[in-house]
Amino acid sequence: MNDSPQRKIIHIDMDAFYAAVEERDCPALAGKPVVVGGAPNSRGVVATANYEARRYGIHSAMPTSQAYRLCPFAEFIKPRFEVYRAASQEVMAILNHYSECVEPLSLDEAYLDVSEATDYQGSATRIAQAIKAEIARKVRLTASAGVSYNKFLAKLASGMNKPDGLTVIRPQEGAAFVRHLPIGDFYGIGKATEAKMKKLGIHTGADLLRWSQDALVTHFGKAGYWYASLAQGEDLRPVRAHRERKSLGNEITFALDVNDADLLREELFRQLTELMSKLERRGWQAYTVTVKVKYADFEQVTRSWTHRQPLDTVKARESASELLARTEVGERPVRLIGVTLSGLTTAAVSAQTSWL
Ligand code: TTP
Ligand code: MG
Repeated sequence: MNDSPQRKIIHIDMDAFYAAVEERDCPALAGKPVVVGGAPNSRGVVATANYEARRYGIHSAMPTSQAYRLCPFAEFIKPRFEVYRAASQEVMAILNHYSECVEPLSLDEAYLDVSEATDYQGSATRIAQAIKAEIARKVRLTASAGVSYNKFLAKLASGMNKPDGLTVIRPQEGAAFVRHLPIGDFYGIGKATEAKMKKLGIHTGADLLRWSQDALVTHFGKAGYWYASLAQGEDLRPVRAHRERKSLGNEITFALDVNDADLLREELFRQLTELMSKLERRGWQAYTVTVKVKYADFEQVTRSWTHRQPLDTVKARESASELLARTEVGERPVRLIGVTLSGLTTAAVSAQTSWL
C-alpha cells in the first residue's frame, strides 16, 4: 500500500473547550481558575478546567469535590451544553471550508485531510494557521493544531504545544519522533496494554521498534500489526468524512438473578446516565432507546422507542422506565439488563448540513 508521506493531515483540538467558552461569554472570569462540571458539594465530576485551574492539579473526570479542595477559590460553573454545541458547529463549519474531508471526533476535535487542498499553495501548515485565525476571529476561541502525514502523528502534534499551539511533524521527522515517545502515548495503547508492554521491557517507541511484527502479534493478537506500523511512524487510517455512528450501549449480568423491578429500574437509570454523558461529551444526539432484558432462563426480549426529538436525560429515563414496564420484570427473575441509545447524529453532521 501507498503510505503517507504525501498525505497532509491536520488535527484540530480546541483548548480547554467548555471552560474557554465560559471565559469568552463572561469577561469577569478572565485570569481566574475556571472549573466546568457538577457542583462542588454534589457527587459530580469535572468536565474540564481552564489552564489556570490545571496548575492546581485539577483535570477532567476528577470529582468536583476534590477539585474544590485543591482550589476553593476557583469559579465552579455548570455546563451549558447547548452553547458548547453551537460553538462546535461554528468551528466545524469553518473546517468544512478548508477541506471536503473532515472527520469530527467529538465536539471539540476533528481531523482534516488537506492533501488535495490548493489554498496557500497546498501548505498544510499555512492552512492550519488560517484555520486557527478564523476560529479565533469568528468563534473567539483558541484551538491547537497538529500537522503531519497521518492521523496518529497529527493528533500527537496538536497536543504538544497547548494552548494555542501549532506543531508540525514532517515526514522525515516522524520515525525519530516516535522512537522517543513513551509507550503509553501510542494511539490505541490503554492502561492495560501499557502495563503489559512495560512488563516485556517496552517503554518507548525505540523499544517497540526492536520487536518483530510476528512477536508483537504473538503477544497482542491482531493489534500487534497495528503496533508494528505505529512504531515505524506509519498509520494508514484514512480521514473519514462521514463516519456512521450506530449505537452506544451498556449492560450488566448479575451474579444472582434479580426479581426487584425497582432495583432493575435504578440500574437502567445508572447505565443511562453514563451513556448520556458519553454522548454529550462526544457531541452526539440519540433518538432511540432500547431496553434489553434477559431472564434467568436465558430468554431475551428487547423493547424500543424512537422519539422525534433528540433525547435528553429526563426523556431517556422516562422511556426506559416505560419500556421496562412492557417486560415481565418483577414477575420473572432477570439475569441481565441493558440499554442502548441509537439513531445517533453528531453536532458536526448537523453543522455540515446547515453549512451546505
Ligand atoms: P478535551 O479536548 O479532552 O479537553 P479540553 O478541550 O477541555 O482541554 P485541552 O484539549 O486543551 O486539553 O475535551 C473537550 C471537552 O470535552 C472538554 O472541554 C469537556 C469535555 N470532557 C468531559 O466532559 N469529560 C471528560 O472527561 C473529558 C476528557 C472531556
Ligand atoms: Mg480540547
